Amino acid sequence: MAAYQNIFTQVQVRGPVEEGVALPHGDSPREGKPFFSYLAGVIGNAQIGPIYLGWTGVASLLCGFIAIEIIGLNMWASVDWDPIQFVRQLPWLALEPPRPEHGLTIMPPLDEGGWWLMAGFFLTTAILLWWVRTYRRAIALGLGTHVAWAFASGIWLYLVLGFIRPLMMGSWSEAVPFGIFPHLDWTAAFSIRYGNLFYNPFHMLSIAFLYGSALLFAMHGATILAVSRFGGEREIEQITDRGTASERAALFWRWTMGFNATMESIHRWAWWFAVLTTLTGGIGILLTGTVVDNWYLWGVEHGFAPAYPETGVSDPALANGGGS
Ligand code: 07D
Ligand code: 07D
Repeated sequence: MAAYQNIFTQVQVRGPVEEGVALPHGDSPREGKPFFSYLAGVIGNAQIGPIYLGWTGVASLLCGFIAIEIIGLNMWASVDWDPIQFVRQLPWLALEPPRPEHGLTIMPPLDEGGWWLMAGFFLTTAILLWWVRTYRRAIALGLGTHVAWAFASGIWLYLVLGFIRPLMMGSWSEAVPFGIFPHLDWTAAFSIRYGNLFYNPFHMLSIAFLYGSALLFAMHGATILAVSRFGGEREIEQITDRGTASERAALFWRWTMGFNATMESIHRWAWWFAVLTTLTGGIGILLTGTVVDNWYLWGVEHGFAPAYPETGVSDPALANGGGS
């Protein structure tokens, strides 16, 4: 049955246009005339729209647009409004946060971080409004709010990086710049400044959950595809029935590893691994510079980083090549 060995979607779901369930009283109507797209059908459902915008959706898109506009125009100004250079240098252009001398000033001069603060404000408002949207749409559909709380975990790391930790350190200059490579330079510099983030146990946890998320997703995706010849992706009666796709999927793991997840628990595993990546990550960043100034020295102190006495370097931070 070669068709079932294919990892690409074989069947396009294409019924009559589905308008969706009725919305609760007081909600705005959904927007847009639904249509079908072959390409969308290759990776998911072929029907596009209608979409629910509502006031949080509109306000979020508006704030996101303003943020991107501020960031983009500042980047363009930094290449003297040359459109060619803007496109060529885009990955390296930046909108930097205020310099340290401005501390936590709310309104530094616009070209000395003022624009960064404004862009940050609008981007954060856009993200928080999008969060409200995921929460409210889940409630409107009678769902649990798991997606919203998972998203909140990502927002936690974002807020720690750009808002909560800079507040605790007393300076916006601690925050991340806007820009594709500049934010990577910031990430590398942050690790060096605080004595190598690899020795931060919360960075370790975050990496374990990140790698674990990839592994779990691969295992789960592969398992469900492997039982799709028994209707495994249909997820209705096979959840309880014997001899079904679900039972075979479980048995495969019991026979290969001695233990198997259940149809419910695998999704809880996935949710927790993903959520814990940014939850532990945010804790790790929040502790950096506030509680621990040098993770390598902290590692030496706690017996899991070597002090390298044989190098003759008395300061282990130097042996490690950086940090204060
Ligand atoms: C695939 C879902 C779709 C989302 C996408 C991202 C923008 C930004 C804005 C030019 C998986 C859309 C991107 C809207 C454009 C301007 C101003 C999600 C998927 C496709 N990073 N990071 C990237 C962000 C941080 C790090 C890429 C955002 C921290 C490293 C992209 C944030 C640190 C690497 C990006 C953020 C960090 C990246 C691809 C916010 C530590 C890479 C992202 C809001 C966590 C990779 C050139 C992706 C890369 C990369 C966006 C924060 C480290 C531009 C929006 C400060 C080491 N980051 N990042 O696919 O190729 O995510 O960089 O916090 O190697 Mg980053
Ligand atoms: C950024 C959550 C916020 C994003 C939100 C999305 C939009 C766009 C628009 C779609 C990603 C908003 C979206 C605005 C929407 C459209 C159009 C999640 C984010 C809300 N590290 N490291 C991590 C590894 C090193 C460093 C985490 C590996 C070095 C710093 C992760 C390695 C140095 C920070 C991780 C490695 C260093 C991290 C991020 C290896 C650099 C962080 C998890 C193999 C030289 C962050 C505690 C995540 C963190 C982080 C992995 C190496 C620095 C597990 C595998 C030693 C400063 N690193 N890292 O999900 O939490 O991010 O640390 O070397 O801040 Mg690291």
